[in-house]
Amino acid sequence: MKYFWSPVLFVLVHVTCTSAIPQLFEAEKYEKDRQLAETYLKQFYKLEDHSTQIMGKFKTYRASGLLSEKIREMQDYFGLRVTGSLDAETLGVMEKPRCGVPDVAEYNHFPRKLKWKQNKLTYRILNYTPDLSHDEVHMAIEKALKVWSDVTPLEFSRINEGQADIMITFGAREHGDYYPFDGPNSILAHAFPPGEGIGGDTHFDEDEDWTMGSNGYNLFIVAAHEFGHALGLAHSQDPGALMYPMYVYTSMKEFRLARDDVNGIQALYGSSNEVHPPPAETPDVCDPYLYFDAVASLRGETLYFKDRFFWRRYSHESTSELVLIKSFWPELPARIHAAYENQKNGLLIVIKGMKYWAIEGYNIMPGYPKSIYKFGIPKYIRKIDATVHIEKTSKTLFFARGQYWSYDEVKQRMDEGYPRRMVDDWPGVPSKLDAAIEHNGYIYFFFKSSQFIFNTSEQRVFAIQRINSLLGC
Ligand SMILES: *[C@@H]1O[C@H](CO)[C@@H](O)[C@H](O)[C@H]1NC(C)=O
Ligand SMILES: [Ca+2]
Ligand SMILES: [Ca+2]
Ligand SMILES: [Ca+2]
Ligand SMILES: [Zn+2]
Ligand SMILES: [Zn+2]
Repeated sequence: MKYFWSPVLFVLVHVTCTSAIPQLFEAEKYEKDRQLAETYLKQFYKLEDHSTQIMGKFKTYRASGLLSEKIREMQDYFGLRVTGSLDAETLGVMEKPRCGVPDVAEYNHFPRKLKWKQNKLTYRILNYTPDLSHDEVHMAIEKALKVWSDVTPLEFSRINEGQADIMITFGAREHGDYYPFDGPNSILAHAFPPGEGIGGDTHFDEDEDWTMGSNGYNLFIVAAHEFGHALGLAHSQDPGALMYPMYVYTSMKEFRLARDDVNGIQALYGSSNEVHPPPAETPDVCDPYLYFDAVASLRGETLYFKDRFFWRRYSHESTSELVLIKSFWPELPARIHAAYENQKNGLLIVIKGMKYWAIEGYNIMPGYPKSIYKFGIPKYIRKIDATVHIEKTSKTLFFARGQYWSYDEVKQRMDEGYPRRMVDDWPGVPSKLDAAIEHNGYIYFFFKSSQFIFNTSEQRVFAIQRINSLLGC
């Protein structure tokens, strides 16, 4: 079982129960959540155990507020709403599979740079996982090291006996270093920063199901992340970076280091002489040239899609959280073309090229992707610019090539008389669009770095704004 970033977005409203048994359950759940949080914060945020024993097994933090202080620190690290309390979203992040190296460790704040003195490093695989063949392990490890040697002067060679700089092992629970693993899921691996002896050594939790693909945990991705630590990198707060503490699957073929990873490793070792594809960029809310791929609402939040990411913005809040699309929906592609929420059936529809996906919560509905021509869009349209769903009328408008179509979600067919020209019906709105969304009788059209707010009762654009401010820039 995999844990996803369980967000507020997907937390279903619980039916309030008044009987005694559910209340007991609530109390037990609260205690379980608090213990999970304590364990997590001790491990990754240096929560000190200032506890005193009162009432037998119940512990209280003497320094009151210390726990909530650490919760705030963790929420801030992950760009969550900083509340200091264990809301569903925070607990969801704590349950996600991740790396065992703390987010705030001594060596993360070391005044001097921890790095290897030499550029030629050795590694040795001391044992193997039964989940994969030896060849597969060799390949995953070799490719994971190549991620780093491609962008630096570092060179790695494998030895089969004696002491290597990076000793690689698979082990379960207590495995010889006083940092025991925790059984399936949660902590997947850890690595020690450069140095003598155990320095650079990298351990994988044998209780995980290691794979070369998307099931279980991909050894290449986890190894590439851990070798970042073995070379001296700390965790990154950039959700697009390999050094982000959470596990997100990317195939070996698609994988690219983020600019943050490249800058980090090159600050330690310098750059390579070879030319490599540019690193993957993480979008910036303050980029004056920012534009969106698609915008959709989802259960009271607004999702702004951009490349591999989307920003989530809660209504009435000026801040937003950037997350990888794949951390919610691993099967979805990057750079989507359009999206909308059908509030009646609760489905999020995501369109790219001639395909679309229907999503409920964090599941893609079976049988998807399907063809966009099922909506009745003519075959000469190969790409949808934007879509907008009008809640009141249950119509979805599809925009492409300066025209638009109206799809009746109730009758499940295209309305007669379409396409119509955009210039005729949407005065003041550009005829080329990036995205659109409807809210309370206003349609927000997005093109490049502007949004055009259209008053549907007056049939006119009454404001044009820059999009950066939407996301808290
Ligand atoms: C939108 O149009 C309605 C109807 O004319 C008007 O009452 C309302 O004030 C308009 N809203 C804005 C923000 O211009
Ligand atoms: Ca070592
Ligand atoms: Ca584990
Ligand atoms: Ca678009
Ligand atoms: Zn890590
Ligand atoms: Zn270990």
